[in-house]
Amino acid sequence: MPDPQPDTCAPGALSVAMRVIVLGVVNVTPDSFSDGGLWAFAEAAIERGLALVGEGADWLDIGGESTRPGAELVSEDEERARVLPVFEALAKRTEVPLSIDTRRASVADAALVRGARVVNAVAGLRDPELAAVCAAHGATLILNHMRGEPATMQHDPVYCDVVAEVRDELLAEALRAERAGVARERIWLDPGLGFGKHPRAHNLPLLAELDRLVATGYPVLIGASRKSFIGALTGAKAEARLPGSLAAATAAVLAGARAIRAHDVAATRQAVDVASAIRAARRTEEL
Ligand code: PMM
Repeated sequence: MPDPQPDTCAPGALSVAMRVIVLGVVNVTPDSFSDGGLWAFAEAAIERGLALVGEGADWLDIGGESTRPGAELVSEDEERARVLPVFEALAKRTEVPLSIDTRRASVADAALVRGARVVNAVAGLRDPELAAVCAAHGATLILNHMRGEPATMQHDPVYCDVVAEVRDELLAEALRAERAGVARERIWLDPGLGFGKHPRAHNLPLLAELDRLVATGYPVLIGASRKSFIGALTGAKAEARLPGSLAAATAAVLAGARAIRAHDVAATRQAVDVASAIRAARRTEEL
């Protein structure tokens, strides 16, 4: 019998695993598919954010424009009016990093001025100024993969090798971001489940082969919470998709995802902590 490996037998060895970040979702949108407008007003969004921190959120992801399939885009003025008061208030009332979920550089800039530290570029770098804004503020940049536009992106998206195409497109954007001055260690990649992806043909391989994106060396974030592909697989409505969301989060963490975007933070926190402890217990892997 081989000698036990000292590092895996030492008391507390499992605690060396790096904590997987849980981003709590604060949608300041009346039409968000999952919150149904419940948190549409700034006051309610602020309370929602504080409650998610109490549930164990490491970051809060705040957005004022729904990107659900088929959603109408909102004007810049409307987006600013929705989110900026929420940043102003939450930056004073919580220590956790705040991210702005937007496709606009101008909105990202205004949120960063008001205390945001992360830009969740939900449409990638389509706004050519977005990376420069992040660089100027020293902000962390999440590059989300979106094929097409929210209004039409679910109309028959086509890929040959979805995992390779999403990875290569994200890597090209990461390079653009670095050229614009964003530090490499501040760039995260997100394959954008549901953003121009067929529920089964595209989202499932992206999760099943997530290790191919993790292998790029950039930290990977996954947003599966309450998404319609879980409904397509199970028949569950948005508000009843927590079990499926936890299954997807668990799969992502086991594949090496470093952050999970979630509406149900307490439950996700527990699933993510158990999954990351299981991953850390692998004996053969350098984490
Ligand atoms: N999903 C939504 C919005 N923003 N951002 C990232 N980086 N990844 C996602 O998967 C993502 C996102 C849509 O979900 P919501 O309407 O419930 O916020």
